[in-house]
Amino acid sequence: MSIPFITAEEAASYIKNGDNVGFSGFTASGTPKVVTVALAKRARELHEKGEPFKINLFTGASTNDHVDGELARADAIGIRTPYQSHPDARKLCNKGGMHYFDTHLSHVSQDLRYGFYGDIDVAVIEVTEMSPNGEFILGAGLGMTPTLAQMAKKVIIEYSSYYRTSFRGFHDNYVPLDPPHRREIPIYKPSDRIGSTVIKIDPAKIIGIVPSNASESIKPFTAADEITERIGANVCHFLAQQLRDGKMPKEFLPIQSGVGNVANAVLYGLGENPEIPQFEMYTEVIQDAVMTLMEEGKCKFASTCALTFSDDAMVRFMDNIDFFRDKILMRPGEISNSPEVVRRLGLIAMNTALEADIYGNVNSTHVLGSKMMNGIGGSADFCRNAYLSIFSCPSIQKDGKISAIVPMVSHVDHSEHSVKVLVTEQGVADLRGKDPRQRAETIIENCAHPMYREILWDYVKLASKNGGHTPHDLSACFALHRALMERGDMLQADFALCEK
Ligand code: 0RQ
Repeated sequence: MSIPFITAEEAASYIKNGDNVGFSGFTASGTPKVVTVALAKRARELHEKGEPFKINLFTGASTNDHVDGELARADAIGIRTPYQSHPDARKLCNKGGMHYFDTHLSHVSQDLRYGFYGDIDVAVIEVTEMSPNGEFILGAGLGMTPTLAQMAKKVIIEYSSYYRTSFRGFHDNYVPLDPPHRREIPIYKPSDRIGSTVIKIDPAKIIGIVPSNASESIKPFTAADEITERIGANVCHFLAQQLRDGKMPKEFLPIQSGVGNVANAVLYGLGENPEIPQFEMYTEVIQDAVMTLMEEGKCKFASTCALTFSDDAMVRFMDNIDFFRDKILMRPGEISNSPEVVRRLGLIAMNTALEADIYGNVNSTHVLGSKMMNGIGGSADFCRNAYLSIFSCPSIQKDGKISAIVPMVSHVDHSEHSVKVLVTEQGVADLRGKDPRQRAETIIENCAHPMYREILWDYVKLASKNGGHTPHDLSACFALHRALMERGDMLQADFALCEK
């Protein structure tokens, strides 16, 4: 059966209002880039005629401007999961314009297969190579594509000619059986291959092939500043000390690292520290820093869900692709982030907090408890199950008007039970084996900014009057947040006001 080439507009016309639509990729990498733009245009045209048009948008993780940006600006998103990080999608989400539910990245494929969210009406899948028998080679990110390929009633292929070198061999496509038939995921070291280099899609359900030559359009991260460099150095010194103390195997352990400026600075810090041995990664995203660490021989291997390289780094990668062939495997998100594998391999998981409280609970997603930033992404897949779970962030934001260490977090993503170590540019709080009062002392003294230490101690004294295992004063625990909302500065917190 021959599959026709069609235009992006024709492809978009097959997607109906209210459809559940799944997109390939993970972060910007491997996501569709032309059908979505045509879809947004179609949505605007229908809205102008007074007709409703919104799709329910399922992806592996965040996407790019071509997906979340275009569709959010066109007000064409109904339900959205599991993760977004685009400013326009964030805006739509925070004004209640789309039904975003923030969920673990390792869950979304299986939740779809379990039928929790209904059928996938259409999947739009970016591929880089194809054969007439329905075998395809994916691009720079997998996300939940193997599940979409299985489940979708109809498939639109975006055939990317942007990549001038073959990705064949970089993918490890694998879909586990669902309960009660599931077996162990047989990964015993990051480089174990368990699946197929290709995905198969029944040609009978492919509507057509849309050509594309768009790049991922990923910008490089801003260079590390003094604060992120100090956080990176603190993490590295701490890990080196763990090795010296025999609290970590001398061979070291595989690393997971989140995204963002802090995560990038930590990775560069690991590269520069001579006490940190060569390491492997078992992670969901590798960014430019990892490519450099591989070129320098510091990072030996990375299992990932996506190559989230900036466009310049991607060109460097393609120029030198054979060097990376035995050093990278890309897997679906439910495997790259599998809690089972994370626990087995014993990862060092490093993720980022917006704020943490004096007892070690972490908020990674909601500013002032209500405004969604991005989502938890894969951070909880990793941190709950890691050998060592580290959260880091700068101790203050916005010139000191915000303290990242607060009496009680305004939203909980990672509870005190999943957070083993907290790091800011001020220092490291090792929370293992400490009760809540000891944790408060370590966090305030080692991680809070000096300008906030007295306020936080005042809170501890106030809360301690109530006794308890985890002392709190429920009328005063959000005094810092209230001061920020009412007076624009957490330093203006007044615990006495809270009693009125
Ligand atoms: O605001 O943009 O106005 O300057 O938040 O903060 O310090 O630049 O941090 O880029 O590393 O992002 C947690 C959001 C950190 C990210 C988070 C303001 C601050 C700034 C960004 P501006 P930074 P980063 C793998 C794992 C969850 C998902 C995850 C994240 C902006 O790391 O989304 O870990 N993590 N996924 O000023 C108010 C506070 C604030 C604050 C920071 N307490 N209150 N504003 N900001 N702290 C990824 C995947 O799953 C694919």
